[in-house]
Amino acid sequence: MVIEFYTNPFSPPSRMVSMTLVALGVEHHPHIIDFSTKEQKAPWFLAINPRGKLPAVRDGALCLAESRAISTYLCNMYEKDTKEPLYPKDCKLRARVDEILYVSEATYETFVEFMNIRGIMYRGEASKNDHLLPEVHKALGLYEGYLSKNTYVAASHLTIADFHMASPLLLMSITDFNDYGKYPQTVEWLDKIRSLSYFDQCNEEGLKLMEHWYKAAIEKNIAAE
Ligand SMILES: N[C@@H](CCC(=O)N[C@@H](CS)C(=O)NCC(=O)O)C(=O)O
Repeated sequence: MVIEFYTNPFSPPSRMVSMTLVALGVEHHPHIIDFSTKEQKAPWFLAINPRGKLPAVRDGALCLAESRAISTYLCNMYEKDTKEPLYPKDCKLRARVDEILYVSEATYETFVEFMNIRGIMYRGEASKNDHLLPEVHKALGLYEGYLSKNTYVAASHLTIADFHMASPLLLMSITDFNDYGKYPQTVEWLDKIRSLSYFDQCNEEGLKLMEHWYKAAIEKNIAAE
């Protein structure tokens, strides 16, 4: 069975599902959904994800959205027996992965708000929300706390929690924020994620597009002020 994968390189959660698909070696067929024509709100796509958002997958009769739910499903369904599973079978270890997957949603929002992506995209605003810096440091402290206990965020090996926790930090890397002095383990961990053999395949194009869009949108909004 080939999985139909509805995605767009711009979409950070879609890229994390892409990492899960590739890491598991699951055969899939990507469909690039065109945000510029609002294809994600077209009736045919709303039948797949009623929220009209990416990513989504179709696996036979199952249509599924929400990146973290997709990653856990893919592991439940397709991960082979291995000593270091991306989604551990051990209940306690799995509970830790689940916890951090939920945390990653909040962390993602913290960084999206700090970068003011919605303000820049929809309201013509021209700068980050620097008043949210304390929230950014609080979030970075969380990463450093996890990584002071384990080599990876949830376990001593790579799990899907690492993919979804990496996503917000990758987004931050396109800004001029560089105050990582208090978070050396987080920096080292992110380098490890970036050096995964499939990282570029899943992220390079999207991160470049995102960086180009973010910087150009700020310039354009400054010029219009
Ligand atoms: N919590 C969702 C977030 C999905 C989401 O917000 N996707 C964005 C792209 S990153 C989207 O499709 N936006 C288009 C829209 O809302 O119309 C997930 O992790 O899958």
